[in-house]
Amino acid sequence: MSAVYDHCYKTVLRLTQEVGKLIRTRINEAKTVNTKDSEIDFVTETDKEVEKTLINGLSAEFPDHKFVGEESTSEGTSQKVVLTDSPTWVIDPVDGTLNFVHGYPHVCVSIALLVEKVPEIAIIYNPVVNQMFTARKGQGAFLNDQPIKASKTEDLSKALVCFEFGCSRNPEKMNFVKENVLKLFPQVHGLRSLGSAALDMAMVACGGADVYLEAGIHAWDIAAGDLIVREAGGVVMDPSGGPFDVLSRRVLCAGTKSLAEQMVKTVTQYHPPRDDAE
Ligand code: LIP
Repeated sequence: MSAVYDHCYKTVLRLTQEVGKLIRTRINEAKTVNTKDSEIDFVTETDKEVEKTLINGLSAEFPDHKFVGEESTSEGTSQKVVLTDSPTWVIDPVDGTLNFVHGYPHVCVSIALLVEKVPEIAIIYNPVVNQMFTARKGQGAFLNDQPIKASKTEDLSKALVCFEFGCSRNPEKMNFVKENVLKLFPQVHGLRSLGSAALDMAMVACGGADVYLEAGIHAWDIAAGDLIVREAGGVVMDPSGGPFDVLSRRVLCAGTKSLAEQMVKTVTQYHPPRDDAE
């Protein structure tokens, strides 16, 4: 089986580098921008082109594999995510689209291969600053081929916390953001918002940030980060403390279990409709 995954890994790395060139070239050019779920939930022609290139390239090599892609899902008749046990590539072609639209260089391609719903391969690639985060199940996590480790910080009062504002204008979601900023800001070292869930998780994986929490994201934002954080020695769970569920639209990850548990006790919860809800 490992030879099959070697082939998958080499293929997806080659395609990721190819689409990375497109993102790097286009980030400072004029874009055609359309909106999706809210007036600031953007999609550009680059998001669509990158997703198409990845899906076409992967299907050519692996015709039986399935895909869950951000843009294909939002263009479909139903926006429900169907995740089966078949090998499935979960793709966010440009995570941090709002950043991309503004030319703010925190953008990445996020791709995970799930087999029987378990991540085998994960890639988060920021082509603008050339940071390639990779992981394969049981083989560790890497940044530009160098091993990475999540931080050992156990105490929330010493933590650098990634927390996103998101692009929803749902009042309940905005209240969740407001309450958590007010709760966390006075008691942590600092709060950061990179504008990309995948890059927030990559920062936790390499120890740049100690913990990250978000609710309202989708499977494609967090599927790759889940494997990369865990392979870097960190923990990934539901913000209520239960097991992580890639379709739940909720994630909490940290360098240590005790830090994650302190976050669980501290934060206000928000439960958006699941990715697989009708
Ligand atoms: C974005 C996430 C970000 C989140 C936004 C949005 P996109 O993904 O990565 O963390 O706060 O709501 O979902 O739309 O740029 O792929």
